[in-house]
Amino acid sequence: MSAKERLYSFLETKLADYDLILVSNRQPYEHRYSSKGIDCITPAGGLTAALDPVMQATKGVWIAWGSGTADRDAANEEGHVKVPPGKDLYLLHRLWLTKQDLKDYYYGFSNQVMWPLFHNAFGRPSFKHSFWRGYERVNKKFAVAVNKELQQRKGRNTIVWIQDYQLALCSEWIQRDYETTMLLHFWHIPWPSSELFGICPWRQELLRGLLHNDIVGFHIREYVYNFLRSVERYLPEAEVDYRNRHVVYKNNITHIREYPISVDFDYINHAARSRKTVDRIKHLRSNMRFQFPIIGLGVDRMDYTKGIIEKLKSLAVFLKKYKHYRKKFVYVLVAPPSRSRIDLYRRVGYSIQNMVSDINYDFQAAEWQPIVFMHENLPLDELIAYYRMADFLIVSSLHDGMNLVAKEYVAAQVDQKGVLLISEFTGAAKEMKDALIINPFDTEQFARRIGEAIRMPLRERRVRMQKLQDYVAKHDIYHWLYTILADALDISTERKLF
Ligand code: GDG
Repeated sequence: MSAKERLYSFLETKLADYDLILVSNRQPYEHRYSSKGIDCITPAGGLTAALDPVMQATKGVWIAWGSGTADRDAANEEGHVKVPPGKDLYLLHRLWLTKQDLKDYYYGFSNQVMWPLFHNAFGRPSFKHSFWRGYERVNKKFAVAVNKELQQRKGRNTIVWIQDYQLALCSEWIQRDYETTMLLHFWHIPWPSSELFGICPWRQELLRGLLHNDIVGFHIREYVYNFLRSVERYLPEAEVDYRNRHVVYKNNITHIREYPISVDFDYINHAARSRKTVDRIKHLRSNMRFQFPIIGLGVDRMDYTKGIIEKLKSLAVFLKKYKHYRKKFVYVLVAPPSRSRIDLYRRVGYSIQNMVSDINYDFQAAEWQPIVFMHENLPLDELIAYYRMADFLIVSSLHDGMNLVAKEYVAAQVDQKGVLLISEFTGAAKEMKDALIINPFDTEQFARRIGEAIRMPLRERRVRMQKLQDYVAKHDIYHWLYTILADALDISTERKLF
């Protein structure tokens, strides 16, 4: 039985008596005005794509910020709209945020405090009190929406599943019946060392918020232990059990577990094998820019944690050192814009654009430029064609919770000729032992590894890629979903028995 079949059979049998309330900042469907009226768009993103079928199967409710221009018109007075359009299988419950909310909660506390702090402070956190107040305010708004939904489900078994660092406090204000309601929180980014976490003026509040859940999930064990140590250090009244990995705080037990997120391997692999992808690769190859034997690739949101600057530095050293590779290879840098309202993101974006121009100017030769820079969001089909075509992919994050790009690349490598280079500071590197591991801060070593990847014999590439594929195919997104929901059910059943 595949992981997907196992998940769906579990949802239909064991979880049939449970309602699912999913809570996330971003929504799975967005309505926008267009010249034709109102369009419904599916925002790109691995997570929403993976959770949407689960919601369809469980017919639950998904609570999220209504970010689209036509979202209010498409929803009823309560902010409810049935999705997916035409199928109407589950309810999307939109809540409305003001400009001030967004400024303080989203661009402020989430992305100028939490994001840098939880990524080893590679950007300096800006601990403004107005950001914190906005974060509290919006977390309460989400809790109010959850409470409304719970009211309507009184007496029914319900799992409330909150996503990510924007909503650390939400559970605190959820009024639940312990008998019937389970609270889960999955944290998609790293949890830093307790020393670093401790610089946050609201460290206790954040920990207390999370300890209202029954399960808090992280990608890897290191984050689990960092969290447990943070609790031990800053909430002395909590009881931390390292062996069983749980915390008892004010009579509530929170299980702290690791669940490494993954991708829909079969979908990507199938798409990569399709005629459409083969044709697309042919088409790309006919472009002058790609008519060189070796293609390298990087796919990163334009974010300082992704180590794009470090990658460009190493590519420059590589080109300087290994002159014979000039005109033999092209590096495709896909870096769609991200959070560009934040000043630091804009500054990093300019630096990257300048570095690309400098490298292309310094090393250019007749009809060749080493870096092809794409500062845009590519359609998924096209991304898959690049993944299949690329001879190597570099993930150079300075710190990264997991990194799905690495797993997507592995899933799309149907010819098994590609080499994955991955930063040791990603969650994915802990699982992907057959990749070439790099330290993005060590420019010389990084440049050498690029050379090793290019020279690696085809036999070795195949052996490594096969092992990586076996791993990701087994530990795919359905496996991730199953392990979390199965744990939730176990804990809920146990609680009912005692
Ligand atoms: C956070 C954590 C964790 C990128 N460019 C395009 C595009 N993408 C897609 C990729 C991939 C996703 O965006 C990026 O996922 P990552 O995991 O690499 O990174 P974050 O966005 O930082 O995600 C991370 C993740 O949450 C899940 O828990 O792994 O550590 O930071 O799916 O394919 N998609 C399309 N066009 C693009 O140009 N269609």
